[in-house]
Amino acid sequence: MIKLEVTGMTCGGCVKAVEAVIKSADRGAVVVVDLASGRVDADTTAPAATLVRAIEAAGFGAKAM
Ligand SMILES: [Cu+2]
Repeated sequence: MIKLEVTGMTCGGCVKAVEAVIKSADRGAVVVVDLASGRVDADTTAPAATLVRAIEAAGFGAKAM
């Protein structure tokens, strides 16, 4: 389980975008995004650093918790 703190999400569209980014790194990822807190839990085999880079490339801030 990878836990990330993502900034810059403002709506359900952002949540879907972050989910899509993570699933593009790992099709089998199970992703739970909490919009209010910016907390993202991802059950995935992808490395945290890969997810952080991909989320940042999509225009959000991200760091591993
Ligand atoms: Cu949005």
